[in-house]
Amino acid sequence: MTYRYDSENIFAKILRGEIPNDTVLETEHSLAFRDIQPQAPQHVLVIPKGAYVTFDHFAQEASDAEIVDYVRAVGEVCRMEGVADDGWRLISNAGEAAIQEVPHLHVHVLAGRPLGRMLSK
Ligand code: DGP
Repeated sequence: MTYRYDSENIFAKILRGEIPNDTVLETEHSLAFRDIQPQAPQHVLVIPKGAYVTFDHFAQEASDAEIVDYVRAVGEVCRMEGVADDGWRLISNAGEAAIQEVPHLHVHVLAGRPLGRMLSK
């Protein structure tokens, strides 16, 4: 799979400061901000600052420093949001079957209510 990154996607615009966001955490290589259409009381998106389309793209091409920073940023967000006690979910949609709307890698951190089964069917 060869990935082509669209630098006009909405998260690229957020990273360039062209669109405002409600930042939760910023690190050297990652940014976490609240989802504009929250599907749970806590709904944070964590993205790498680099131009990666999906988790697979990131895993293939990101540097070790970017990967370590990103994984630690996700953990830090979970701690900051205090999700551990009641439970939480991490989702990353990739491509058409998963209905990925924004073609820049992001994980959704969801918490704050019972989240049901992983897939509805
Ligand atoms: P996905 O379907 O996994 O690609 O989810 C994309 C998410 O991005 C969706 O939950 C809504 C969110 N989103 C879309 N546009 C914006 C925006 O401009 N700002 C923020 N904060 N979130 C956005």
